[in-house]
Amino acid sequence: MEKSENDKIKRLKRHTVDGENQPLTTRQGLKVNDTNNSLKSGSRGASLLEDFILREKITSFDHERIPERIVHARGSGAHGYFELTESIEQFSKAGILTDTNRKTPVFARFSTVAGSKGSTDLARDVRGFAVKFYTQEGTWDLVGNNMPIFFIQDAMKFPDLVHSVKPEPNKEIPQAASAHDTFYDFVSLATETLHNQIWVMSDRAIPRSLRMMEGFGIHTYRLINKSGESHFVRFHWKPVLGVHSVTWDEAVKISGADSDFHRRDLWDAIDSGEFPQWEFGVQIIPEEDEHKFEFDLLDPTKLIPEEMVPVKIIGKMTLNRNPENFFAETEQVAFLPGNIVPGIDFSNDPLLQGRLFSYRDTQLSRLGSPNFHQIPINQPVVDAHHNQRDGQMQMNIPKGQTAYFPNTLGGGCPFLSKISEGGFSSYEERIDAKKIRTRSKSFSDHFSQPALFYRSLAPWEQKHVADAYSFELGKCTHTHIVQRMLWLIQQIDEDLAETVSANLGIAIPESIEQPINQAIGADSNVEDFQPGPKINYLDKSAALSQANTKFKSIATRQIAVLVSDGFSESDFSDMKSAIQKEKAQIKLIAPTGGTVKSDSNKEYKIDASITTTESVLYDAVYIPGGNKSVNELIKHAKFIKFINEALKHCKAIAVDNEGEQLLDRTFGKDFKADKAVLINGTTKEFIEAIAKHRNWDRMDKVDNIPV
Ligand code: HDE
Repeated sequence: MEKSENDKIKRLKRHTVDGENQPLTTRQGLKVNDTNNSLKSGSRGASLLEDFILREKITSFDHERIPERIVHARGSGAHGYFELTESIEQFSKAGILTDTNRKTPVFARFSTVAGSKGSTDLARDVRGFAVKFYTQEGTWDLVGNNMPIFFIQDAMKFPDLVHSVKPEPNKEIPQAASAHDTFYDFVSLATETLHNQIWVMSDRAIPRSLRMMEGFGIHTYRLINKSGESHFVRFHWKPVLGVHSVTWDEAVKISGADSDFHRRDLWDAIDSGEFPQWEFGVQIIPEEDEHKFEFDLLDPTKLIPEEMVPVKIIGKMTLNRNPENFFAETEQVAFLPGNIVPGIDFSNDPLLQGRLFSYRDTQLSRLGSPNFHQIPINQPVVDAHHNQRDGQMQMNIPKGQTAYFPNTLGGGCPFLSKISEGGFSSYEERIDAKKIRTRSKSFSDHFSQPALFYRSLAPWEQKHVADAYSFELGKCTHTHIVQRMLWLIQQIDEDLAETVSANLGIAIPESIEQPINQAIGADSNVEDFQPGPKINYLDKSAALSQANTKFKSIATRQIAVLVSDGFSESDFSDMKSAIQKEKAQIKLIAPTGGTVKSDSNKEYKIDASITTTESVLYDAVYIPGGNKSVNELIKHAKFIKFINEALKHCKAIAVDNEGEQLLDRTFGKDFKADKAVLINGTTKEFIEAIAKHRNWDRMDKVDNIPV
């Protein structure tokens, strides 16, 4: 797509300021002659209040920060476009869901939830997956996560959830981590959280890349067609590169080696023309099937297994442009689940209903004014005309005498639109109910879906879940909280609970004090609100396991090539061309920075010296032959560690000719029969091993590698 064809880019350009070849000025446009020295009474005297240039510069600086988002503070964003591949006209009248000729501009922002703006990308956490569609009928925001369910069922509990996971208020510890007492105190008392909680214990919470995770709208929404008929819908994003994660050991180390790992990866991929893509899918449920499921469609802690309602792929999103300016775009973008367009509507999911209020409200404190829609990144691509007026930072100059409706003085403008002309009207849902503050009993199954999720995982994924629980609960200092958690995990899966209990050295209690579920009101009958028994309405759901994702491509993967002077040109050039053909990236790592020469005296620029990089930042390792090179590499303990770590993290390793001597100095010597450790193998075999992401068959054997 030509950039100039993109409506949003055209509009953003109007606001883009470029200082290239321009004189430095004050905010008033006054050319500046000296921005290094303040005005003083003598070269060693006090500064003068008169110095308006100093005052302007410092005052601007003093006010550079705005409040960070209370949740999802750390995020990365990118521009792109959405294309519809199949119209769902029979279900929705939304232009974006019916017009296959459109390319709708989007801005997507991915985020961690709990950490502050400067926290590590690799925290064990849910990831936000928010997409702003700048449609011809107004802006639609689909503000979702990378997991298909949420922790709680009612908006009323959101502040409690967030307060429990955020750093503890007395000591402001820990940063960007759920592994602490207050979180598990809350989780163990509000058992509706257990489903999302077990997802957070899985590899989904430590993605390899933002480009390799799924996205979910989570809530049930409605689609409304031209005849005004409604269907329930859940929205899905499926990454073209498949769903892949790192191990916890890598996550911990990446946090130290490059805490911007995900942000950098997204930026670099787009910058190098490897545009991230996701397929867009819908699960559509007819109104008459609303009560056909063993769970309530309005309960956001439940997913709809794809075996019960398949995901129909109807479109694709491509992110093809990095922001010009992080603050102006990624930081100031304001997502509002309440931004919808005709053809899409809300359900009564009580979590969604609360969100409709919260996001607008939070922008007022974050961005400071109801005019936040006028910030370029938040402007729709269609013109907005309304009677909302004034407020801080009004950027427009609304013409005319009237700012009310109806009017005659303004010719009745801006005027109303009929529904047939695109005017929005809410779905006319029939309601006959008591006003009541309660939780629907149909929301009380808290164990069946965590159990379905756990059953659906591959053995290596299940082990990671057990390890994660053991780590997180091991960080809790109150035994009663850990015991309560162990008892609850036992309700999900007995073997899992036993493994975690053994790792912690804390026994699973026979019973725990009632009530288990305290997420109810003081006058509610406690017994009525206990979680129902675990039921098995589906043994396994294939879509829940990463073992069933795509393993075809190695595009954008980072392949570390360990070299020193004298490495084999022929080994290297064969591998390089094979890897680059598959659109993966070769990164040369040598004992020092600068350049390195092959055995045919060809000079190459080094991407990183071994002292500045770490094994965990790469997807696979290759060691070409060449006596001189290998003999040098062997002298450096960090190369040995580098390979041992790649081995431990179940990555593909290939060595050619003398490269084997380096492998022999590592634990790799015991893994020569491993299908992803290739000695003088073919480039094809290596590429296939990388595409598999990891060789998990190795997992148990590498546990004892001490790195
Ligand atoms: Fe959010 N959430 N949330 N949330 N959320 C915010 O809005 C809130 C929930 C999600 O990249 C805040 O602009 C409430 C579910 C994402 O800018 C805030 C409730 C889901 C982002 C807020 C929820 C999300 C946010 C903080 C329970 C997945 C980042 C700053 C009723 C479907 C968007 C802001 C971005 C951000 C409130 C629950 C996803 C405070 C009250 C469920 C991806 O308004």
